[in-house]
Amino acid sequence: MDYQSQQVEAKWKARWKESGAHRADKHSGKPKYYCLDMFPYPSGNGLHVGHWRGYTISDVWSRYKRMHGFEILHPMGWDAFGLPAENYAIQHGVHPRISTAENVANFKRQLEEIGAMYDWDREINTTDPEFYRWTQYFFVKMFEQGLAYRKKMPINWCPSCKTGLANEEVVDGKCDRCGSDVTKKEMYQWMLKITAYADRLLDDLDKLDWPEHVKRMQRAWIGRSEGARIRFKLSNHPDEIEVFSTRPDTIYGATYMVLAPEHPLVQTITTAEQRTAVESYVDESLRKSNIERQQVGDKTKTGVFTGAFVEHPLVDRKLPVWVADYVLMDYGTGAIMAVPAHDERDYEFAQEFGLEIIPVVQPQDGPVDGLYTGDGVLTNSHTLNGMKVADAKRAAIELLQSTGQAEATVNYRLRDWVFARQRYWGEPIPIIHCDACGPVAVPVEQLPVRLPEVERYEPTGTGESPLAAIAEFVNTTCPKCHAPAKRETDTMPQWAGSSWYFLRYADPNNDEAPFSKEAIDYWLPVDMYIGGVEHAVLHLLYSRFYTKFIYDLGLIQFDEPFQRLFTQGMMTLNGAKMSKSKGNVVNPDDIIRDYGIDALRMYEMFVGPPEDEAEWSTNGLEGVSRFLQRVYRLIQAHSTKSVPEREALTKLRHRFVASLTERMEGFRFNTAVSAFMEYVNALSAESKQGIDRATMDTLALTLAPFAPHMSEEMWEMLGHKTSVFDATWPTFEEKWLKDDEIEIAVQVNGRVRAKLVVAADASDEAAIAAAKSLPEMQEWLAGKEIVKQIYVQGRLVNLVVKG
Ligand code: ANZ
Ligand code: ZN
Repeated sequence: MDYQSQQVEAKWKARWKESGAHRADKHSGKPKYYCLDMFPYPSGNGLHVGHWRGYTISDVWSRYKRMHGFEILHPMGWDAFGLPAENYAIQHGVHPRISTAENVANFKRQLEEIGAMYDWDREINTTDPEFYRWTQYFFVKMFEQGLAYRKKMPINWCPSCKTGLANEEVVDGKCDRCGSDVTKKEMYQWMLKITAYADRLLDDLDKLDWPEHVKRMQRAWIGRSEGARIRFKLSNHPDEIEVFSTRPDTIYGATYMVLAPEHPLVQTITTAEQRTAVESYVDESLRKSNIERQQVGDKTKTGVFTGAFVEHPLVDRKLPVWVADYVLMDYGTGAIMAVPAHDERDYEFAQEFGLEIIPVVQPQDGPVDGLYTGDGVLTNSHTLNGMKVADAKRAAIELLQSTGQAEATVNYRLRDWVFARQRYWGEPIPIIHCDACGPVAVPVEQLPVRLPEVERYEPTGTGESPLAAIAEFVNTTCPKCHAPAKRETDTMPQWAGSSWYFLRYADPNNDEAPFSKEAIDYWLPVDMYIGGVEHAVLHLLYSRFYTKFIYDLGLIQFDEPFQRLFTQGMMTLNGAKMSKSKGNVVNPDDIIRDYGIDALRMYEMFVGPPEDEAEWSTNGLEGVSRFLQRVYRLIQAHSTKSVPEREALTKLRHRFVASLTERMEGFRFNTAVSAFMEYVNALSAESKQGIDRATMDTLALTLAPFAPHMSEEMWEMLGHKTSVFDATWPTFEEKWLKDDEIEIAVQVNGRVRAKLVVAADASDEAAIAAAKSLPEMQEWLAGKEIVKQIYVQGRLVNLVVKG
């Protein structure tokens, strides 16, 4: 009979549920393994087969690890605060709580379909007050330590979403959510001091088993630069200009200065003659994004002379001060000393405006004309002459430090995290503003501060959240002095809940603490984290920061949350990323009906290297489906017969297990599926003489992580009384992996002249010697000189002869 996927899958799903097969138990006595998916945002669109790629990888891996004796924690939950639900509420008047609940139900149904071993008893939802109580708790802890603070500052403002955004949410000057141009707005903001952790966030990357490109992105985002702050006195003016430079060694090559257009000194030092030009330039540049301003090469540099000069600190030289938008206000000090001979942007600028260029570093083999940004030795630099760049950096700082004009410093690109949104659907920030006491944290025993019901979800556009309109919410009393006071009405950004949710899975129903020590010590850290690379600098950086903070609180014993990270590639259809808006979504519900869950899972693994982008193909899926049918029929036909083991099958089996296991360990699931296909082909060829039980057991066991339902069915058919997932992954013996003897070709000048049987592990010398001594080779070699001889391992010997 044909394999009935619907029936078999329903049967095993029910059994797993009934027996609690996926429940994670910290008292099992086994070592733990925590395999985590990045939890989804439950959108209104449901999941498509692209999403399932990551979920299948993590489930295959979880099941595989379980068969290696680990107690698995494989949980799932919902990252459910955020703008889409709120925008939907604005358009349709449906409370985000209601639309979110509907979406969660649909996502959960779909995820249950996939046959994943999620422990649903541990399901969490960031919008559940019992969850966000602890999100607020960590905020209060940060506030107590001075790590959450309020500051008036120009922030990124999306005029369309009517909310502030973190730097991480601004991509190419546009809102990451809606694509509108981001502007600046001066507002009081809650900030988290992630910069206090910059060095640790950077250094600890070294201990993580993460893809190199993700680490590289985090390093670049943190952007640690060592250098110096150097001060230049203005001529005929009491102020000085402070710059940040990573190349203090080039100080003698500084020929002009540049201030960012927003720099406060621009107003005070610009001369009367230059004022009109400078002011119109400043106005114009404030309308550009940082990205536009920093482009190198493809755009002419712009700028205006202020009319002012500074004194060079070491030589008798006056440097003109310019204002130009390639210098940014929010990096370093917002001012630079320009060294056009050795900095690309300064070089372009100096060329454009005819400014002086003085080379001060030259490569070992002599001077170069024009721009030189490489390493070398100092020239035109008085006491620094002849020094290497690294030594000259130190020497220049010392020189300037002795007169109080500079000091060494470290600068970061990383900024503190803007942690407030002027929107409804988020965790209320648990702060009360009191006229006498200032901002006061809500006492932790009064948490959660629940999100109240509102009539209108629209942001007010004044920079206040809709919560500001609810008098019962806003008016309260100060926890310290009991005077009338007002609640903070901003909510947290979407990233708040996801910054610590992975800890909550260890102990999701704890109502006295975010988690118990016992649970956290057993389950954490996460051993394997699987998700999309788009989170490289947002979620993955924020989570590391939170973990370090919670470690510092003494609540956990580890300071990195995710030991190993795997980022799966996207699934495309006709070359485009699958997305509802592109209308190229393949819905797993349809696939499951036609082919079954196991076929879909196996295909998701077969489609290509898991870290690479892959193209969906229904033909490919059909191929995998036929393959599974074939395995099933093979087991069905042989399960009732009893045949003795044969050496040919034993050898095949050990080899298959060895190569499959190696591919699994290397996360090469696509080639793992090929290993199955080759193995089953070989077995079919042998099947006339019968297939022994060890072979069939092995097939059911190894297929189990990929096709769990069908494997359980086959395992039962083979007479086993317990779940295939309570069995152990098969092992192999080395002795079966060696080929004893193989036949190779012997060539003369590239043409095959004889066959030779050699030991499979024969050395080059042995194979060549054997080839030359073959009787049939003598006529080809007689009277000839051998000029070259090679042995291609396992394939051929080639002798190149002359004469
Ligand atoms: C002199 C110099 C000479 C520089 C040289 C570079 C090369 P990173 O590595 O990114 O930290 N800089 C400093 N502040 C700036 C700002 N607000 N906007 C634009 N550029 C700024 O880069 C540090 C270098 O970028 C600094 O070192 C400064 O130029 C420039 F041969 O100083 B340098
Ligand atoms: Zn007070």
